[in-house]
Amino acid sequence: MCIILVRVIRSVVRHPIHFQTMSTRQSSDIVKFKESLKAAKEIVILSGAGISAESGIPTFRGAGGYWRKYQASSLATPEAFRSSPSLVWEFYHYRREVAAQAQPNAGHIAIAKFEMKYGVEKKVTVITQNVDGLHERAGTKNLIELHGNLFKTRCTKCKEVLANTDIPICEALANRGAPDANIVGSDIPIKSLPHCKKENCSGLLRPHIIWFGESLEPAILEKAGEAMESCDVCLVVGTSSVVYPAAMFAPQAAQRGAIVAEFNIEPTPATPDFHYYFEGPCGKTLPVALSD
Ligand code: BJW
Ligand code: ZN
Repeated sequence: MCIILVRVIRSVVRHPIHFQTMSTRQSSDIVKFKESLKAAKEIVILSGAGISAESGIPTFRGAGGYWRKYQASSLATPEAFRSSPSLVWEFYHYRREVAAQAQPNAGHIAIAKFEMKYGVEKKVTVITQNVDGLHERAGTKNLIELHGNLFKTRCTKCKEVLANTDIPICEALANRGAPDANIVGSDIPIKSLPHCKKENCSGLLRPHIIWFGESLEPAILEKAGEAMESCDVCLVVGTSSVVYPAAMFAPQAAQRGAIVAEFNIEPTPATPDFHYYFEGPCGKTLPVALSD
Protein backbone atom coordinates (compact mmCIF):
# COMPACT_ATOMS: atom_id res chain seq x y z
CA MET A 1 0.00 0.00 0.00
CA CYS A 2 2.84 2.36 0.92
CA ILE A 3 4.56 1.73 -2.40
CA ILE A 4 1.41 2.59 -4.32
CA LEU A 5 0.87 5.76 -2.30
CA VAL A 6 4.47 6.83 -2.80
CA ARG A 7 4.11 6.19 -6.57
CA VAL A 8 0.91 8.26 -6.69
CA ILE A 9 2.33 11.16 -4.68
CA ARG A 10 5.63 11.10 -6.61
CA SER A 11 3.74 11.22 -9.87
CA VAL A 12 1.46 14.07 -8.75
CA VAL A 13 4.47 16.05 -7.56
CA ARG A 14 6.20 15.46 -10.90
CA HIS A 15 3.12 16.47 -12.89
CA PRO A 16 1.31 18.85 -10.54
CA ILE A 17 -1.63 19.79 -12.73
CA HIS A 18 -1.65 18.45 -16.26
CA PHE A 19 0.88 18.12 -18.99
CA GLN A 20 0.02 21.43 -20.67
CA THR A 21 3.36 21.53 -22.45
CA MET A 22 2.73 18.34 -24.41
CA SER A 23 2.77 19.05 -28.10
CA THR A 24 0.09 16.54 -29.12
CA ARG A 25 -2.13 18.02 -31.78
CA GLN A 26 -5.79 17.35 -31.12
CA SER A 27 -7.86 15.48 -33.65
CA SER A 28 -11.52 14.60 -33.94
CA ASP A 29 -10.98 12.24 -36.87
CA ILE A 30 -13.24 9.34 -35.90
CA VAL A 31 -12.15 7.16 -38.82
CA LYS A 32 -8.51 7.39 -37.78
CA PHE A 33 -9.40 6.75 -34.15
CA LYS A 34 -11.39 3.65 -35.08
CA GLU A 35 -8.38 2.30 -36.99
CA SER A 36 -6.27 2.63 -33.83
CA LEU A 37 -8.99 0.95 -31.80
CA LYS A 38 -9.13 -1.94 -34.26
CA ALA A 39 -5.37 -2.43 -34.10
CA ALA A 40 -5.21 -2.15 -30.30
CA LYS A 41 -4.52 -5.20 -28.13
CA GLU A 42 -5.33 -3.60 -24.78
CA ILE A 43 -8.01 -0.98 -24.32
CA VAL A 44 -9.03 0.93 -21.21
CA ILE A 45 -12.25 2.89 -20.92
CA LEU A 46 -12.06 5.34 -18.01
CA SER A 47 -15.47 6.73 -17.15
CA GLY A 48 -16.90 9.40 -14.89
CA ALA A 49 -20.24 10.90 -13.92
CA GLY A 50 -20.89 12.27 -17.44
CA ILE A 51 -21.58 8.79 -18.79
CA SER A 52 -24.51 8.41 -16.40
CA ALA A 53 -25.87 11.94 -16.95
CA GLU A 54 -28.06 10.71 -19.80
CA SER A 55 -29.50 8.11 -17.41
CA GLY A 56 -30.69 10.98 -15.19
CA ILE A 57 -27.95 10.75 -12.55
CA PRO A 58 -26.60 14.20 -11.65
CA THR A 59 -22.88 14.89 -12.18
CA PHE A 60 -20.79 16.18 -9.28
CA ARG A 61 -19.60 19.51 -10.54
CA GLY A 62 -21.90 22.16 -11.96
CA ALA A 63 -25.56 22.83 -11.27
CA GLY A 64 -26.57 19.21 -10.62
CA GLY A 65 -23.95 18.75 -7.91
CA TYR A 66 -26.19 19.96 -5.09
CA TRP A 67 -28.42 18.07 -2.66
CA ARG A 68 -30.52 20.40 -0.52
CA LYS A 69 -28.19 23.32 0.26
CA TYR A 70 -25.11 21.10 0.28
CA GLN A 71 -22.55 20.61 -2.43
CA ALA A 72 -22.39 16.83 -2.97
CA SER A 73 -18.63 16.84 -2.39
CA SER A 74 -19.08 18.38 1.09
CA LEU A 75 -21.16 15.37 2.19
CA ALA A 76 -18.79 12.83 0.64
CA THR A 77 -16.25 13.08 3.45
CA PRO A 78 -15.50 11.07 6.60
CA GLU A 79 -15.82 14.31 8.59
CA ALA A 80 -19.39 14.86 7.38
CA PHE A 81 -20.29 11.27 8.32
CA ARG A 82 -18.72 11.64 11.77
CA SER A 83 -20.53 14.90 12.44
CA SER A 84 -23.92 13.80 11.06
CA PRO A 85 -24.33 10.16 10.04
CA SER A 86 -28.08 10.79 9.74
CA LEU A 87 -27.65 13.56 7.14
CA VAL A 88 -25.07 11.61 5.15
CA TRP A 89 -27.25 8.46 5.16
CA GLU A 90 -30.24 10.55 3.99
CA PHE A 91 -28.10 11.82 1.11
CA TYR A 92 -26.99 8.29 0.17
CA HIS A 93 -30.50 6.90 0.57
CA TYR A 94 -31.62 9.46 -2.03
CA ARG A 95 -28.69 8.59 -4.34
CA ARG A 96 -29.46 4.84 -4.03
CA GLU A 97 -33.09 5.48 -4.98
CA VAL A 98 -32.09 7.56 -8.03
CA ALA A 99 -29.51 5.00 -9.17
CA ALA A 100 -31.86 2.04 -8.65
CA GLN A 101 -34.52 3.69 -10.82
CA ALA A 102 -32.04 4.73 -13.55
CA GLN A 103 -31.37 2.59 -16.60
CA PRO A 104 -28.05 2.14 -18.42
CA ASN A 105 -28.00 4.40 -21.48
CA ALA A 106 -26.63 4.06 -25.02
CA GLY A 107 -23.11 4.93 -23.79
CA HIS A 108 -22.99 2.16 -21.15
CA ILE A 109 -24.51 -0.28 -23.62
CA ALA A 110 -22.04 0.57 -26.41
CA ILE A 111 -19.16 -0.17 -24.00
CA ALA A 112 -20.67 -3.48 -22.85
CA LYS A 113 -21.33 -4.57 -26.44
CA PHE A 114 -17.79 -3.66 -27.45
CA GLU A 115 -16.39 -5.82 -24.64
CA MET A 116 -18.72 -8.68 -25.52
CA LYS A 117 -17.58 -8.56 -29.15
CA TYR A 118 -13.86 -7.93 -28.75
CA GLY A 119 -13.15 -9.00 -25.16
CA VAL A 120 -11.61 -12.30 -26.28
CA GLU A 121 -9.18 -11.02 -28.90
CA LYS A 122 -8.39 -7.82 -26.96
CA LYS A 123 -8.09 -7.04 -23.27
CA VAL A 124 -10.88 -4.54 -22.58
CA THR A 125 -10.95 -2.98 -19.11
CA VAL A 126 -13.51 -0.48 -17.86
CA ILE A 127 -12.29 1.66 -14.97
CA THR A 128 -15.09 3.77 -13.53
CA GLN A 129 -15.16 6.49 -10.93
CA ASN A 130 -18.92 6.05 -10.75
CA VAL A 131 -20.64 4.35 -7.85
CA ASP A 132 -24.05 3.85 -9.53
CA GLY A 133 -23.58 0.27 -10.78
CA LEU A 134 -24.82 1.13 -14.31
CA HIS A 135 -21.80 -0.31 -16.17
CA GLU A 136 -22.40 -3.68 -14.51
CA ARG A 137 -26.12 -3.51 -15.21
CA ALA A 138 -25.34 -2.77 -18.88
CA GLY A 139 -23.33 -6.03 -18.98
CA THR A 140 -19.72 -4.88 -18.56
CA LYS A 141 -17.68 -7.74 -17.09
CA ASN A 142 -14.09 -6.57 -16.70
CA LEU A 143 -14.92 -3.63 -14.45
CA ILE A 144 -12.88 -1.78 -11.85
CA GLU A 145 -14.94 0.46 -9.55
CA LEU A 146 -12.40 2.92 -8.20
CA HIS A 147 -14.61 4.81 -5.77
CA GLY A 148 -16.82 2.00 -4.45
CA ASN A 149 -20.49 1.28 -5.00
CA LEU A 150 -23.74 2.79 -3.68
CA PHE A 151 -25.14 -0.69 -3.20
CA LYS A 152 -22.39 -1.91 -0.88
CA THR A 153 -22.01 -1.13 2.82
CA ARG A 154 -18.95 -1.25 5.05
CA CYS A 155 -19.10 -1.79 8.81
CA THR A 156 -17.29 1.02 10.62
CA LYS A 157 -16.30 -1.48 13.35
CA CYS A 158 -15.44 -4.86 11.77
CA LYS A 159 -14.91 -3.40 8.22
CA GLU A 160 -16.96 -6.13 6.53
CA VAL A 161 -18.13 -5.10 3.05
CA LEU A 162 -21.50 -6.44 1.92
CA ALA A 163 -23.74 -5.95 -1.09
CA ASN A 164 -27.05 -4.39 -0.11
CA THR A 165 -29.79 -3.37 -2.54
CA ASP A 166 -32.55 -2.82 0.04
CA ILE A 167 -34.49 0.38 -0.48
CA PRO A 168 -34.87 1.82 2.06
CA ILE A 169 -31.83 0.25 3.66
CA CYS A 170 -33.52 0.67 7.07
CA GLU A 171 -37.01 1.62 8.23
CA ALA A 172 -35.98 5.04 9.54
CA LEU A 173 -34.86 6.15 6.05
CA ALA A 174 -38.24 5.42 4.43
CA ASN A 175 -39.57 8.61 2.77
CA ARG A 176 -36.42 10.51 3.70
CA GLY A 177 -33.70 12.11 1.56
CA ALA A 178 -35.81 14.46 -0.58
CA PRO A 179 -33.38 16.81 -2.35
CA ASP A 180 -35.32 20.12 -2.12
CA ALA A 181 -33.24 22.98 -0.72
CA ASN A 182 -35.76 23.94 1.97
CA ILE A 183 -35.92 20.49 3.63
CA VAL A 184 -34.25 20.16 7.02
CA GLY A 185 -32.30 17.03 8.03
CA SER A 186 -34.30 14.38 9.92
CA ASP A 187 -31.76 13.81 12.68
CA ILE A 188 -32.38 10.09 12.78
CA PRO A 189 -30.91 8.63 16.02
CA ILE A 190 -27.76 6.59 15.34
CA LYS A 191 -29.39 3.42 16.72
CA SER A 192 -32.02 3.60 13.94
CA LEU A 193 -29.46 3.88 11.11
CA PRO A 194 -28.16 0.72 9.35
CA HIS A 195 -26.06 -1.52 11.61
CA CYS A 196 -23.88 -4.58 11.13
CA LYS A 197 -25.80 -7.81 11.61
CA LYS A 198 -22.75 -9.80 12.69
CA GLU A 199 -22.99 -11.21 16.17
CA ASN A 200 -20.79 -9.33 18.68
CA CYS A 201 -20.36 -6.42 16.29
CA SER A 202 -23.46 -4.26 15.62
CA GLY A 203 -21.20 -1.49 14.30
CA LEU A 204 -22.68 1.44 12.39
CA LEU A 205 -22.68 0.77 8.63
CA ARG A 206 -21.51 3.38 6.12
CA PRO A 207 -21.76 3.44 2.33
CA HIS A 208 -18.80 1.56 0.78
CA ILE A 209 -17.65 4.67 -1.06
CA ILE A 210 -14.24 6.33 -1.19
CA TRP A 211 -14.76 9.77 0.26
CA PHE A 212 -12.44 12.76 -0.15
CA GLY A 213 -9.23 12.36 1.81
CA GLU A 214 -9.64 8.58 2.00
CA SER A 215 -7.23 6.26 0.21
CA LEU A 216 -8.42 4.09 -2.62
CA GLU A 217 -8.22 0.35 -1.94
CA PRO A 218 -4.63 -0.69 -2.70
CA ALA A 219 -5.64 -3.82 -4.65
CA ILE A 220 -8.04 -1.82 -6.82
CA LEU A 221 -5.51 0.94 -7.39
CA GLU A 222 -2.92 -1.67 -8.34
CA LYS A 223 -5.26 -3.36 -10.83
CA ALA A 224 -6.23 -0.04 -12.39
CA GLY A 225 -2.56 0.99 -12.54
CA GLU A 226 -1.63 -2.23 -14.34
CA ALA A 227 -4.37 -1.78 -16.94
CA MET A 228 -3.41 1.85 -17.49
CA GLU A 229 0.28 1.02 -17.81
CA SER A 230 -0.22 -1.62 -20.49
CA CYS A 231 -3.08 -0.24 -22.60
CA ASP A 232 -2.39 0.99 -26.10
CA VAL A 233 -5.67 2.88 -26.48
CA CYS A 234 -7.61 4.67 -23.72
CA LEU A 235 -11.04 6.30 -23.93
CA VAL A 236 -11.72 8.94 -21.27
CA VAL A 237 -15.46 9.34 -21.01
CA GLY A 238 -17.53 11.94 -19.14
CA THR A 239 -15.07 12.92 -16.46
CA SER A 240 -13.89 16.40 -15.49
CA SER A 241 -10.44 14.89 -14.78
CA VAL A 242 -9.99 16.89 -11.60
CA VAL A 243 -10.19 14.22 -8.90
CA TYR A 244 -6.99 12.33 -8.07
CA PRO A 245 -5.66 9.75 -8.45
CA ALA A 246 -8.00 8.99 -11.42
CA ALA A 247 -7.24 12.41 -12.96
CA MET A 248 -3.65 11.44 -13.67
CA PHE A 249 -4.28 7.99 -15.20
CA ALA A 250 -4.99 9.08 -18.79
CA PRO A 251 -2.49 11.95 -19.00
CA GLN A 252 0.20 9.49 -17.85
CA ALA A 253 -0.88 6.93 -20.44
CA ALA A 254 -0.75 9.60 -23.16
CA GLN A 255 2.68 10.66 -21.99
CA ARG A 256 4.11 7.16 -22.35
CA GLY A 257 2.69 6.87 -25.89
CA ALA A 258 -0.77 5.32 -25.57
CA ILE A 259 -3.44 6.82 -27.81
CA VAL A 260 -5.97 8.64 -25.65
CA ALA A 261 -9.36 9.89 -26.80
CA GLU A 262 -11.63 12.06 -24.68
CA PHE A 263 -15.44 12.02 -24.97
CA ASN A 264 -17.11 14.94 -23.23
CA ILE A 265 -19.66 17.68 -23.79
CA GLU A 266 -16.99 20.29 -23.06
CA PRO A 267 -13.21 20.44 -22.82
CA THR A 268 -11.56 19.64 -19.48
CA PRO A 269 -8.20 20.66 -17.99
CA ALA A 270 -6.80 17.39 -19.39
CA THR A 271 -8.04 17.87 -22.98
CA PRO A 272 -4.73 19.35 -24.23
CA ASP A 273 -2.93 16.18 -23.10
CA PHE A 274 -4.91 13.88 -25.38
CA HIS A 275 -4.71 12.91 -29.04
CA TYR A 276 -8.42 12.91 -29.78
CA TYR A 277 -11.32 14.96 -28.49
CA PHE A 278 -14.88 13.99 -29.42
CA GLU A 279 -17.38 16.57 -28.27
CA GLY A 280 -20.99 15.70 -27.52
CA PRO A 281 -23.13 13.57 -25.21
CA CYS A 282 -21.40 10.21 -24.96
CA GLY A 283 -24.71 8.39 -25.46
CA LYS A 284 -24.34 9.64 -29.04
CA THR A 285 -20.57 9.68 -29.58
CA LEU A 286 -19.67 6.29 -28.01
CA PRO A 287 -22.00 4.09 -30.11
CA VAL A 288 -20.36 5.61 -33.22
CA ALA A 289 -16.81 5.29 -31.92
CA LEU A 290 -17.23 1.71 -30.70
CA SER A 291 -19.22 0.27 -33.61
CA ASP A 292 -17.59 -1.53 -36.57
C1 BJW B 1 -20.62 14.58 -20.07
C2 BJW B 1 -22.01 14.43 -20.23
C3 BJW B 1 -22.46 13.62 -21.30
C4 BJW B 1 -21.69 15.70 -18.54
N1 BJW B 1 -21.53 13.02 -22.10
N2 BJW B 1 -19.74 13.98 -20.87
C5 BJW B 1 -3.32 15.28 -5.61
C6 BJW B 1 -3.42 16.62 -5.85
C7 BJW B 1 -4.46 17.37 -5.31
C8 BJW B 1 -5.42 16.78 -4.51
C9 BJW B 1 -5.31 15.43 -4.28
C10 BJW B 1 -4.28 14.69 -4.82
N3 BJW B 1 -4.43 13.41 -4.45
C11 BJW B 1 -5.54 13.32 -3.69
C12 BJW B 1 -6.08 14.53 -3.56
C13 BJW B 1 -7.31 14.86 -2.80
C14 BJW B 1 -8.56 14.44 -3.50
C15 BJW B 1 -8.70 15.19 -4.84
O1 BJW B 1 -8.44 14.72 -5.90
N4 BJW B 1 -9.16 16.41 -4.77
C16 BJW B 1 -9.35 17.21 -5.97
C17 BJW B 1 -10.77 17.79 -5.98
C18 BJW B 1 -8.26 18.22 -6.08
N5 BJW B 1 -8.56 13.00 -3.75
C19 BJW B 1 -8.87 12.15 -2.81
O2 BJW B 1 -9.15 12.54 -1.68
C20 BJW B 1 -8.84 10.68 -3.15
N6 BJW B 1 -8.07 10.01 -2.18
C21 BJW B 1 -6.74 9.86 -2.29
O3 BJW B 1 -6.14 10.13 -3.29
O4 BJW B 1 -6.16 9.40 -1.13
C22 BJW B 1 -4.74 9.48 -1.00
C23 BJW B 1 -4.32 10.93 -0.83
C24 BJW B 1 -5.12 11.83 -0.15
C25 BJW B 1 -4.71 13.18 -0.03
C26 BJW B 1 -3.51 13.59 -0.61
C27 BJW B 1 -2.71 12.67 -1.29
C28 BJW B 1 -3.12 11.31 -1.40
C29 BJW B 1 -10.23 10.09 -3.05
C30 BJW B 1 -11.13 10.62 -4.12
C31 BJW B 1 -12.51 10.05 -3.92
C32 BJW B 1 -13.49 10.74 -4.83
N7 BJW B 1 -14.76 10.49 -4.36
C33 BJW B 1 -15.88 11.10 -5.08
C34 BJW B 1 -17.11 11.03 -4.19
C35 BJW B 1 -17.75 9.71 -4.23
C36 BJW B 1 -18.89 9.84 -3.31
C37 BJW B 1 -20.19 9.70 -3.97
O5 BJW B 1 -20.35 9.37 -5.15
O6 BJW B 1 -21.07 9.96 -3.21
O7 BJW B 1 -16.09 10.46 -6.32
S1 BJW B 1 -15.64 12.79 -5.52
C38 BJW B 1 -16.54 12.74 -6.98
O8 BJW B 1 -15.64 13.15 -8.03
C39 BJW B 1 -16.90 11.27 -7.22
C40 BJW B 1 -16.48 11.09 -8.65
O9 BJW B 1 -16.21 9.73 -8.90
C41 BJW B 1 -15.27 11.98 -8.78
C42 BJW B 1 -14.93 12.37 -10.18
O10 BJW B 1 -15.91 13.18 -10.74
P1 BJW B 1 -16.30 12.97 -12.26
O11 BJW B 1 -16.78 11.61 -12.48
O12 BJW B 1 -15.21 13.45 -13.12
O13 BJW B 1 -17.61 13.92 -12.37
P2 BJW B 1 -17.71 15.48 -12.62
O14 BJW B 1 -19.07 15.90 -12.21
O15 BJW B 1 -16.58 16.22 -12.04
O16 BJW B 1 -17.55 15.63 -14.19
C43 BJW B 1 -18.53 15.17 -15.10
C44 BJW B 1 -17.99 15.36 -16.49
O17 BJW B 1 -18.92 14.80 -17.39
C45 BJW B 1 -17.84 16.84 -16.87
O18 BJW B 1 -16.58 17.01 -17.50
C46 BJW B 1 -18.97 17.08 -17.88
O19 BJW B 1 -18.64 18.02 -18.87
C47 BJW B 1 -19.14 15.69 -18.46
N8 BJW B 1 -20.46 15.37 -19.00
N9 BJW B 1 -22.64 15.14 -19.29
C48 BJW B 1 -20.21 13.21 -21.86
N10 BJW B 1 -23.76 13.41 -21.55
ZN1 ZN C 1 -19.43 -5.28 11.81
